Amino acid sequence: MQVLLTHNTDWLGKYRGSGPVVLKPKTTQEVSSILKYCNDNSIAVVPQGGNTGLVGGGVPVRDEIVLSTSLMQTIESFDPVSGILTCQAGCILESLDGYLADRGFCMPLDLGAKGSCQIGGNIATNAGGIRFVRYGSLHGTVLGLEVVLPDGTVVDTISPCRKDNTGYDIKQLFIGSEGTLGVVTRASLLTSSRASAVNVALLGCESYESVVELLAQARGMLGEVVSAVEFLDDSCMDVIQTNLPGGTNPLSANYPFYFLVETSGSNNDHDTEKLNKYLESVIESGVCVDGTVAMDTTQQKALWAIREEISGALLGDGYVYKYDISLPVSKMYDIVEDMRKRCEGLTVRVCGYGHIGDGNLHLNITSKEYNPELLAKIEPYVYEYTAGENGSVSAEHGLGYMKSKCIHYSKSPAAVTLMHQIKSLFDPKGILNPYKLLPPNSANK
Ligand code: FAD
Ligand code: 2HG
Ligand code: ZN
Repeated sequence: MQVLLTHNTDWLGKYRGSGPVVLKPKTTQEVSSILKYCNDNSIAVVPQGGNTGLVGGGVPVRDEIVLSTSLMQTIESFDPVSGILTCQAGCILESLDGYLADRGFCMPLDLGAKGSCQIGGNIATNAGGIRFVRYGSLHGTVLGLEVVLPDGTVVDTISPCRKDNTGYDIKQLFIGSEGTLGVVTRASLLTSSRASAVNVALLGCESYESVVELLAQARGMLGEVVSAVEFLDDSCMDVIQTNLPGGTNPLSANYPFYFLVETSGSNNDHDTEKLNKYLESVIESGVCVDGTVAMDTTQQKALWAIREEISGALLGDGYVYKYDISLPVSKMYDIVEDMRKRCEGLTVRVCGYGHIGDGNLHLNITSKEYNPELLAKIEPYVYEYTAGENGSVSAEHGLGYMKSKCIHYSKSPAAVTLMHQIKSLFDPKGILNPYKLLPPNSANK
């Protein structure tokens, strides 16, 4: 029963379905047989990877059965000349990166949930993460997919080649489709050479304007060696210090904002010289008021842990209202300050952090327990605000169940209609991950 409960409950503990069965196929053929049976018998199915999704997309809403890819963990091939890796969908992201590390390569994707999330789930959510600024989207690095359609048909676009312009690029439709069009069973990805020289610095600053200036100067002065640029505010540092045992701020004092910058390259002297010049410049101009540079990989991991453990630490406050939005970088923090005022007296904290190099804000609001009055202050205001800025109401986590009725804030009616038509074409009976991504209509009941 505990196993069933785990597969029915999402990472946040916010969504819980009552799926009576969890199936764990090992092969594409088994996935195909399961889907064909479910389609023939009109049984709804939720594809599930590592169940680390943050929008309730990977768990049942009602009594859908769970199709878990957790036993599909075979790495099939790796070509060290092209850097192309082919594997099953259930491979854990961190395991793939470990496999590649032994061969001098790395995954083009990294995120805090790497120890549990699976490459199939990453592809299904088009996950962004902390290396997006360097390697770009999975739309560029996924070279081919094998996908099983709801009727059991296997569509194989796996390729050992980088370039392929033969017809419509069908795999792209499945990247970010959140398990609503097909089940990803295998993938081929373009990996990158692993950097031999890595530097990580955490800087403290007094204002969000300084964070933006740190970013601009990092782009200008560090250029091609930048591999990550992230920011967090004082409330994030506080949640790390308050809710995590041993969570500390490595700087000499607390500051309103922090900027984390990483360089990755192949020549340590070159990269260190660049980083030092950058640090001298931002300290001299007063943009940065304090900072630390990691001296070894242990210290690098410790600095990264501050950023990556914010999501987990926030759960310690009680209930979390989580928003993942794209906004123009220069005004990205306005909504955090706005929310502090709007929600005054109702929250434990309102904090902002995220992938500043990609214009992706993670706005998180916490309260001791779920409070409908607080939710009404946040939604739909946060979505309307984002739409008003021509931003995206889901920058990287997807729409899932949480935002299945919010797509119109970021997509036109014509685009949503086309999406419904695509859904009907791939899944005419609507058995695959119902209630997710799209609002209900005749094609998605
Ligand atoms: P699941 O949670 O199991 O599923 C997610 C969605 O994909 C569901 O809709 C599911 O139906 C579908 N799905 C899963 N597997 C398949 C498959 N094989 N075929 C078809 N559909 C499938 N996201 C980011 O973008 N950037 C981040 O930096 C980031 N950091 C995170 C940090 C933490 C601590 C946590 C908990 C989550 C984070 N996430 C982040 C959110 C999440 O999207 C990613 O963790 C990950 O991409 C989800 O992979 P998963 O295997 O856990 O998928
Ligand atoms: C991150 O960047 C993840 O840490 C999670 O995307 C963000 O929990 C969040 O809000
Ligand atoms: Zn993120």
